[in-house]
Amino acid sequence: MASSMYNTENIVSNGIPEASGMRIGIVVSEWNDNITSDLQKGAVETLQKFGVSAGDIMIEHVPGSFELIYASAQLAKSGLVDAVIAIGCVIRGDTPHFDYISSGVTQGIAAINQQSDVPVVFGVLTTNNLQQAEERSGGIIGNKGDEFAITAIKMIDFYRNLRKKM
Ligand code: DLZ
Repeated sequence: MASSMYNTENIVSNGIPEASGMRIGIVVSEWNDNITSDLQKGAVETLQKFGVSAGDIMIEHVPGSFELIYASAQLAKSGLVDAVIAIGCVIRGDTPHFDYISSGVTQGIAAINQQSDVPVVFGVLTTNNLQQAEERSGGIIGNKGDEFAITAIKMIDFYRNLRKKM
């Protein structure tokens, strides 16, 4: 599958719910800030495009992707937001750090999702090099932040619909 097929067209086939009144927490890693700030921008723009008001978006920063786990868990249980988007970027280097951090944050975010009523969107790019990260944060492949935003809206909608049926 071409890389461009991974952009938002893959997750909009059932439409996108109206998102006014949804409260979104965004945790952004400062590592590779040039990438994560663009992902944040894409996510915020898309949230607002679908009706989330600026005042309902809470943005917090953490030092690195590994810290997304703690911060997302805290935000998820704070009662302040309906979904969390965890944004980071881990770029492969010469040492095994890539594997440890990528694996750690993936498993950490997955573990939160198993325990929390508030969904946490995995917004972490794991790339082989800076160019791949740039292509996915507003470059030729698009901005994955858009996809993270739509996923958050859809997961809130999923939870609300489920609650209505219970
Ligand atoms: C230490 C480290 C390294 C080497 N690389 C990255 C990276 O590519 N992306 C990222 O988000 N964070 C990196 N970090 C920092 C770790 O995520 C974490 O902040 C530190 O290990 C402290 O817990």
